[in-house]
Amino acid sequence: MTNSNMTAGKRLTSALVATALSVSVVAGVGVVLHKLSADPNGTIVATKEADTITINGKVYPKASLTMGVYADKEQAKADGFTGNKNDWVQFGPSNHLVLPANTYVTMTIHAYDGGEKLNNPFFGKVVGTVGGTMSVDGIDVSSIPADQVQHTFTIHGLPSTSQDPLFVNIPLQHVNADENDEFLPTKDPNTNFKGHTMVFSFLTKSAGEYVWNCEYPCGDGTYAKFGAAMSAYGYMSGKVTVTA
Ligand SMILES: [Cu+2]
Repeated sequence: MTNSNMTAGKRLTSALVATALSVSVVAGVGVVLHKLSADPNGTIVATKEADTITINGKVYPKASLTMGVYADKEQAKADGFTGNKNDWVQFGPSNHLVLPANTYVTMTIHAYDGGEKLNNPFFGKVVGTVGGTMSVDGIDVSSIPADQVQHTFTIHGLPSTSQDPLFVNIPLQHVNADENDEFLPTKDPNTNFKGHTMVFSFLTKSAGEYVWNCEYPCGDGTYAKFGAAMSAYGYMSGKVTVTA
């Protein structure tokens, strides 16, 4: 009798412990998911400019923003960005861009990393910009050879959304390295001769939610270089919100 009562008591205790554990696990997962979906490094809101531009007879307001791409935390810090936890390749100062709708957006990317070779030469092409080009250190180009790309900045829509399409692909010119893998100085004063500066413009349409990511497999060795920075949110990927 006493024995079976004790067993029932133990059962109740272990059931309560199990319930408490699962509640705390669910709460923990909730906290983690919330943290992931929040923007750890805030947003980059494009700055609206006073003048306008006329393209094919239509007048567009203008806006602009600037980002950087870094080989590691040290390079990011040298450019004033200290927001990311892991010492991986990373974009900064935030991975969530906020752009005005129906606007001519000019983006400047200062890029400081080296590179190997693109898996897919398609991503060496400039796609979706006004004029089909970008400038690299002041020179207009429409593509970069597959073995001279460090990362790409690629905006696209989410599958199954009904909003206006937005696709922009920008290959970023890599920084040359010597035989010891040390970066060589560049000719670009805008990066203090440590990187390259890509400038390009594209037109936004109506409001919508998009994503961007790097299409260069620059993560660690797991999953064919799609691990680490490539599979963690906030290093080689982010959100693009187009606001009305
Ligand atoms: Cu990358």
